[in-house]
Order: sequence, then C-alpha cells, then structure tokens
Amino acid sequence: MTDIPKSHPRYASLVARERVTNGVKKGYTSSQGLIAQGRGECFDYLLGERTMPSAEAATIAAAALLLLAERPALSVNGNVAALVAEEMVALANALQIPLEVNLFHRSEERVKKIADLLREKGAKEVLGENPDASVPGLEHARALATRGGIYDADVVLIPLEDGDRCEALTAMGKKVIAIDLNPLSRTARKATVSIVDNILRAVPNMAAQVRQLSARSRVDLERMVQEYDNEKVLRQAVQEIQDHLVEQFREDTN
Ligand code: PTJ
Repeated sequence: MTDIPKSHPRYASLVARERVTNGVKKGYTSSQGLIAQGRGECFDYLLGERTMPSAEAATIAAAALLLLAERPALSVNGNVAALVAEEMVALANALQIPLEVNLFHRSEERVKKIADLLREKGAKEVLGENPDASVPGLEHARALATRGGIYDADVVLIPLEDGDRCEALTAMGKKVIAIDLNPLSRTARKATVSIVDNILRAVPNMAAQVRQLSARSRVDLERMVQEYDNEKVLRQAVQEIQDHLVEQFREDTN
C-alpha cells in the first residue's frame, strides 16, 4: 500500500482509494468497482465528507428495521468487501444474521474470495457460494440469491447496489435499506430507507444505532419506522449538499 501521511488533507479519501485498489489486486473487487468508488468520492466531496443529519435519520430507521425484522440479511459485493469487511461482519454477528455475497459482475472466483475474506474476519454465516433461487425480474447471474439469506429475507441491507436489483428486491415485498452516496440514484429512490453517506461511516454508525436501540420496545421501533419518510429524507440530503456548497463558496470568496 502507498504510505499516506495522516496529515494529508485528503487522508480518508486516499486510504479508501488504496483499499479499493488493493481489493482489485487481491481479486475480490471488480475493475468497475474503481469507477463506482470514483463516483462515490465525488458525491462525498459535495456533501463535505461527513455524516449529514439526513443520514443520521435514515440510520435510525434502518437500525429499527433490522431489529424488527424476522429474517434480515446483509449483502456484500466487491467494493463493500474492500472497504468495510470487518465492520459488516461485526454488524452481522451483533444481529446474529447472515451475510450474503451478491455480485453485480458475478464470477464464482470472486464470490469465493469475498466469502473467504468474510470468514477470515470472523463471520459466522456466509451465503452466496451456492445460490439456490432467483430474484424475479432480473436476468440470470444478477438474479442469483440464496434461501435462508437474501431470497427469503424480509429486510435486506444493500450497500452500493444497482437500481434494478434494488427495485426487484422491493417488488418481492422486502424492506430494502440502501447505502448510497448519490441521493439521486435509482437505488436511493427505490429503497425503503436510503442512507446517503459513505459506507465507511455508515456501517459503524448503523452498528452503534443497533446497539443503542436494542433495548427499545417493538412499539417504539415500529413508531420510528412508521414516522420515517424516505422521499423527505432524500430531499433533505439534496438540500444539505446545496447548503454545504453555498457555504463553501462563501468561505472561499471571503
Ligand atoms: O462487486 P460487484 O460486481 O457487485 O460490483 C459492485 C459495484 C459497486 C461496482 C456495482 O454494484 C456498481 O456498478 O454499482 P454502481 O451502479 O456504480 O453504483 C454504485 C453506487 O454506490 C453509486 O451511486 C455511488 O455513488 C455509490 N458509492 C460508491 N462508493 C461509495 C458509494 N456509496 C457509499 N459509500 C461509498 N464508498
């Protein structure tokens, strides 16, 4: 890995680049993952590389949904594996739920490498190597899913997912939690709860919320979910980006 000094103003962003590049070198991240990371970086820059209030609200609703779920599952792709493998394992273990490797550019070799990485990080249950079902409305490889995991889950966390799959999972009646830095993406607009934040911040924040809310009653958690309005939160995210840019411009011109 390139030696990046901690004092560098773009330290976090450079470390993330290194992790995704390393994921490609090790064979668990796709080369397209580099482009996805670049797009994400751009949105993160626009929102000031911090967790905005809209993302905090979405994270609370997401944690409540996961705690209320009967059969939740967490999806992991090549970028997620490169950036937050350990944190996803910690979240799955805290909730005692499975992780499922689910790839957009599927190759059996990459699925196995990611599954091995998750097991190495301490995952108790990793699915995805032997899919036995198909998500309706998607073409072959992208449709593959596993019973006991994403296929029959009632709540699914899909970080950095494409719009088609998000829509297909929602059409199956699942509650879908997306993590996507782009508030305008189809994924963000189709999901039940969209966290507009960098996955590097969003997954640890979600684990903290799960810990905090785990003592709350089902009635309280249900109220949090009912009061949540994803469209309103996405509008708020766009407004927060706009406000940040105006503020930035003022600082630069003063
Ligand atoms: O490993 P695979 O084959 O499953 O492929 C994974 C990628 C991410 C390459 C694939 O799902 C893909 O092409 O995704 P998209 O359609 O490029 O969408 C990725 C979305 O994630 C975009 O809206 C980005 O803004 C967003 N994104 C990228 N990096 C981050 C992010 N969101 C949160 N945190 C990030 N670090």
